[in-house]
Amino acid sequence: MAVRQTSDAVSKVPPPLKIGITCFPLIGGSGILATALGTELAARGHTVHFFSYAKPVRLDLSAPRIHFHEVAVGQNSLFPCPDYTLPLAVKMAEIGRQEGLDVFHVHYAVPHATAAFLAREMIGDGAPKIVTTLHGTDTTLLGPNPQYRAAIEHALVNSDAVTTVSDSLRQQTEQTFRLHEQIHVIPNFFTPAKPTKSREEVRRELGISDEFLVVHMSNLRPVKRIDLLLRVMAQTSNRDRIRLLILAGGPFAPYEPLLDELGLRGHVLVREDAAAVENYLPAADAGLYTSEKESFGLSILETLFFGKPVVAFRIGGISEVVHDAAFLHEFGDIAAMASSLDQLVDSSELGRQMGERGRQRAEKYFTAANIVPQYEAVYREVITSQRA
Ligand code: GMT
Repeated sequence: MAVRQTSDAVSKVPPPLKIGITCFPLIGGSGILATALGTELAARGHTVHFFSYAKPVRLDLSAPRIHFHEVAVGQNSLFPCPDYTLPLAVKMAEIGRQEGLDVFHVHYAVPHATAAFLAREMIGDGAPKIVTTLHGTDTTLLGPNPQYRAAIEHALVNSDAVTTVSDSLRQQTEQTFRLHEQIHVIPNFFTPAKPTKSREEVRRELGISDEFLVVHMSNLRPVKRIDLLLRVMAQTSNRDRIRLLILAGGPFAPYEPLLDELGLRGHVLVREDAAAVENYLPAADAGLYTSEKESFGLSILETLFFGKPVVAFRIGGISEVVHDAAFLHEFGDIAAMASSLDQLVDSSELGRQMGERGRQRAEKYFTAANIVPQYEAVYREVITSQRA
């Protein structure tokens, strides 16, 4: 017998949520992911309130149901140092109470989950639940640091759910902290924007014609090992046919002397305009990443989405992202990295095939349609569950 759809069944569609997202605003994977997630959630009907000390770089404030609350860093002559955690907690508590937020989704345990914990204490009954997403540094850099370890552990234990962006980071987190609850692994996603310029136009603007263009995108922090990036370039047999484009989210000046030492001046272009990745990536022929730690590698995923072959070290969560759709080498094996680049320069067909495999993998596993519902499920789970 056919079951008739009743109005009761229809009304079971869960109501939209009110979500507070706290993230760093600058160019860096966590802020970019948090912005993309908030944007997708708002497009799905949820209301999203962002908290940060500046507008996240890729946040479009004209989109419906998106709000931004700027938190002024506390400067008071009574204090020896500026303070962000307390003003952030106060702002989150104020908006959380006023808007009746369901969830605080914080990206980074310190200081964001600590601020969320304080905000929850300030609000009291009916306070938003706390979902903390770890992106790497909390575990890999600050976790072993005795000045921060206990604060991070406290923030995680007091979260209603903790997520990591890769299984590798989940394992490291469980080894580093004593946690009672299961960690959810929710990988990052990316939605490529349409290029606004043609490949030819971008290459012309960069001053290159038929050279093989290798792209590297990062904030140039020491962990990205820009020294190794340049050394790989210096070891390729094709160095005169290759140009390296660095889309820099941080200062390149510290690496200028190495550029001269390796004889690479004229071979490396640096642009501090990483917002326009959708124009630069189609203009490139491959991506090169030399980080010594990388819990996920959002830039690598962005490169795959544009069908470009990737050469990287097999560290952290990178192999979970690329699987067999990239050239991965043991950390520090510069000769092998240079040799992979040479193969790509010598065979455009090899690059095309590898790039296509990467694009298919990215589109199969790392789209908003696959990932955003996983966060929605965590939000709904914590909202309905009672904390012990
Ligand atoms: O890598 C950075 O310097 C930036 C950092 C961040 O916090 O934005 O990136 C981390 O989060 C990204 C988004 O989840 C990941 O793709 C990066 O792999 C991760 N960085 C590290 O683990 C070093």
